[in-house]
Amino acid sequence: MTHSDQTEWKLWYDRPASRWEEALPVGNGRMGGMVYGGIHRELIALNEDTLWSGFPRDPQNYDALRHLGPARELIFAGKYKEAEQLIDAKMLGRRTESYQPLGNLRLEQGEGAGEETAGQTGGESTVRGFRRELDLATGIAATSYRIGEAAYLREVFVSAVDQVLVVRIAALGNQPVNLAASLDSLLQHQLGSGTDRIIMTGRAPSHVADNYRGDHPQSVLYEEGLGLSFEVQVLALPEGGTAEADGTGRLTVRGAQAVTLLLAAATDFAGYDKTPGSGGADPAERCRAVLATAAELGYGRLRERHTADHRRLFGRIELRLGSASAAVERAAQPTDERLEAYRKGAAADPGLEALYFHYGRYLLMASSRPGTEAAHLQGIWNPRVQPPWNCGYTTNINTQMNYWPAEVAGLADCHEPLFELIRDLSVSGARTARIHYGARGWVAHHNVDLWRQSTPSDGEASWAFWPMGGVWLCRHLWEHYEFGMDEQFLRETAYPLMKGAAEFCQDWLVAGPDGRLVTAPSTSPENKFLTPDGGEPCSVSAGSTMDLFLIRELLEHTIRAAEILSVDEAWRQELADTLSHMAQPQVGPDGRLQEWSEPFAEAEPGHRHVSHLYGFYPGDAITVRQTPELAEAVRHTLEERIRNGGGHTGWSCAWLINLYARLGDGETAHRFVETLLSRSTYPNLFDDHPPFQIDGNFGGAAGIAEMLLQSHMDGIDLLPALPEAWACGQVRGLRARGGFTVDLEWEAGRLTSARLTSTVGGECTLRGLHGLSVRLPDGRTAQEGERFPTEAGATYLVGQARLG
Ligand code: FUC
Repeated sequence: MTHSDQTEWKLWYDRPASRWEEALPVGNGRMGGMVYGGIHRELIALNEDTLWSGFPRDPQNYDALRHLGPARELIFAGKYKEAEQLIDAKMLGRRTESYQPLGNLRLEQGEGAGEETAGQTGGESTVRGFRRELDLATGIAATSYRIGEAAYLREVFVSAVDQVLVVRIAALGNQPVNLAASLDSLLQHQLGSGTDRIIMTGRAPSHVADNYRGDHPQSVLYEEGLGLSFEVQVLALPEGGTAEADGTGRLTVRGAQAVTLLLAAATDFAGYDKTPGSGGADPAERCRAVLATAAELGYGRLRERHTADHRRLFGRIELRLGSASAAVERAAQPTDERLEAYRKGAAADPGLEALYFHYGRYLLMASSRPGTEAAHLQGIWNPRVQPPWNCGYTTNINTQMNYWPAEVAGLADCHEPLFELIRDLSVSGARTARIHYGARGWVAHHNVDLWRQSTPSDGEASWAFWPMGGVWLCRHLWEHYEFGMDEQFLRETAYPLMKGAAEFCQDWLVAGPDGRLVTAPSTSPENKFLTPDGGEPCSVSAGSTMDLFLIRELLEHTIRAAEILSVDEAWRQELADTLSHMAQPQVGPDGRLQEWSEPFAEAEPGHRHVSHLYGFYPGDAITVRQTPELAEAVRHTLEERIRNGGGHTGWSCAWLINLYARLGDGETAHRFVETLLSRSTYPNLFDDHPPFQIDGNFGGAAGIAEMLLQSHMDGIDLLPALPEAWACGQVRGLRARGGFTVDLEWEAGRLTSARLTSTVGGECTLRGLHGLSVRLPDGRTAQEGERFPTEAGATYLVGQARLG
């Protein structure tokens, strides 16, 4: 199986995009483009991942700490509503800043642009053979069509190697390429030109706040001397013909056989704690340097270097669900029509589900590469100055979900920007820990931005008061270690950050009335219970189940890491002692896992967050094998949530896929794959929260992987939640904890062969063998559940045991 038959790994359409959610995303982790694929008018909406509103400022609430003691007293006296009111009034902070759109590159092609809608007629002649596509395997968006005798091809990609957005327009036949290129932006900007290029310089607002509650009157502010500056430069390399930039910011190409446009973009962002413009990066200089190198390389070399780099990452995994011929046949239908047919349930289309998985990987590669900012609520793509939820990092589920597929789906390097974000937060969050809570270590709350705000945001306790953001993020450090087994990473990066978060937890835990250690004040992300006395919706109590899972897990991982690294022996003991005094998550009288420490009535029984199931996925405190009774409680909890409407946003649905995969319930997991694709997916396959939010794409991709492979139960489970709809299939390159890579093939719902590659050696246990066995080098075999040694670099085949 190879990606050479590319029709399977393409999104394609037979008409130009008529809105942003139909355009096709390209990106190199730092620069993003949404390609509309027009005929006479092309539009590429641009983004750059450091272009945010705001500047470094001190968001701490110096008054908060004074109210911590009184809030705790109210909570322990059962006066939850009063505690919530006190927090709302005194212990919160300010709203985070917003990710900004960079602008647009517009092309007008040919003489006299015509109407371009579904009819696909343009100018005087009719357009034939229109096709716009995104090839996930190469990272190239292409638009092609014919007018009269001429055939046009436009290709767009953003190179990670050369940091440039490349547009190539070629005409076949006797028609020349004539076009005008221009730039614009919703932000304050000026247009200009050099002899060979057009230039847009501008600046981001000093403050933007999303107006989701309509309470931010001055929500877009430009203050002199504050805010980031940006620059975009576009250079044309015509083949034959001429290119000319005029003083109005228009670049005109005439009479060329083909032309390559090179676009560079940069801001003066120099770090989350550096005032913009105070030295560091000069955007103009960066653009000039990028374009000089790119022009020297030329289109052919740029394309080659880009596709080689792209394939290196994308090609690590191949997944095929269902029969190959059916997938190829389905891929002949335009993706929006194919999605529509899927939505109507006209026919099963496992190939579309495999495409969704590959798209998730593609989107992570395009929005998060080493050295770039981490992927936020929209990855890197955003056309709005006031995007929903500020297009920020929401760390009570969304940011983490973005990275759920990173390890298992072979993109561990794309995980790195998140680690950099955590590193920054450990610095800004150390001040917040001290100032807000009088605690050691570091803390982060539910909203984070480019400036690494670590305090609570404004608003209400139910979402804003959640000092667990950093604790959850630390799971990603540990996961990266467990999958890759890189001890240097553990020592130098993961452990110091985990240690700081664990120190915060030590100081944050407090003895409740029964003497057990709990968190207080405590919320369960965005959900509310009904107060036992007044029946009022309230978010604040002590020791929510998620807090307990998160802290227990962090302390356990930290102890484990310290053991591996042979450090901090005495402190390990302290952590173990803390663990032994901590309260435990509870199963309620109705057999469900309780979301809070008491069996409160729920204000919204179908709430989209399933925070109390954290310990089952992404956590592993509960597993079907080691704690089956608790896993049953998870199942009841899920059923009840879903019965009441849970799973209604894209990410919420994606979480359910992962949870049912962990339950080993492939049919229900698959039902939610179908729901995600049918109900929460735009024509360009972006996740529709609504509105667009990328977490569902990533959570969905992770869920599909989790149905095929799990490695959280001390060993590797092959095909643990295979639905009937995926009766046959193949996957190559999935990663498992312990430093293993796994290839699987199955038919009629049964594993037929597998290959396990060990990257670091160590012992392994395989389950789900269906009577097959592992061939060991000495001629012996290992069976289901049997532990066997592996050697670094060696591959082990799973198949029929050889007789004799
Ligand atoms: C959390 C979720 C919302 C949304 C927002 C960005 O607040 O509860 O559904 O995803 O983040």
